[in-house]
Amino acid sequence: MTDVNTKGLEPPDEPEAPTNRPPSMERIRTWLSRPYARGIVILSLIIGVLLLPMAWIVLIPMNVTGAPASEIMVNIEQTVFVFTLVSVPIVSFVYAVLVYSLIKWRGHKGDSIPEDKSPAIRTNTIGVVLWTAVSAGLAFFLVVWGLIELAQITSNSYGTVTADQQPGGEQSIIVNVTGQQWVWTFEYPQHDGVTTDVLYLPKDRAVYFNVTSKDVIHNFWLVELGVKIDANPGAITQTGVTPTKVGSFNLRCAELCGMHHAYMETEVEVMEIESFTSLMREMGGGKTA
Ligand SMILES: [Cu+2]
Repeated sequence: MTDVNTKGLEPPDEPEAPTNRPPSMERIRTWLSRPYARGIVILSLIIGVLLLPMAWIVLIPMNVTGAPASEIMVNIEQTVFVFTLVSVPIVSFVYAVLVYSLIKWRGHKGDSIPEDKSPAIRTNTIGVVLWTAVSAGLAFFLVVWGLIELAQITSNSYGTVTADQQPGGEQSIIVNVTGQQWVWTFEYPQHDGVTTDVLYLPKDRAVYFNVTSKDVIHNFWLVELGVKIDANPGAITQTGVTPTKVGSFNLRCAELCGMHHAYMETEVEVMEIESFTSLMREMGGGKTA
């Protein structure tokens, strides 16, 4: 073998034979005693502590218009919180390497390209195993958490309600939602087809939405209730929610749908079932189902 053939292929330092290797803990200690390693670990911890509050801060914009008004929204906020928390150690480490490199390994005018003298990371078994295990563990956790939350959100939309609250059940509420440039209208088929331009919903009842559009694609987004689904012309999309809080909430169009898209929003009024039924009656809709 000549020098030319092996250049760049062989690691600069041959790994030592396993028998000569000091025990793992010793090697970690030796590694940590290097100034750059210590610097990066300390920086990671500092940045981590500074970033930790992000898990709470990230929820603030989600709560600008009010706290969650359904179990679905509670699940969504939990997921955002946990995902932010889990990403903190990774983000901290990446930023620590970046900041350390910028400060300590800054180039100066007239410097030539440094020779690569340090051993390649692929020869450092502990480093490779740790990095792979930690990132695989975190990714696996996120997948499992995501799947569990997704199942819970789906069941909160439809499944956990009692039989008479299932779609078509006596206790369930059906609302036919129609989007058009640039308003929403709501029809209550169980109440003689009463039609409104404010979305009235009863608290603690499963509500099912049949969503469609008269013109272009819109998106039916109940902000505090955590419901979001496309409104497509010529098709009906279905979703559901059980509101858990009485109050006034927001419905916004979440799909760019033309000039006045930004103004395509309306009120959602969640009220006790008695008030809901009497309101429907006032508007001319006797309960037919
Ligand atoms: Cu729209």
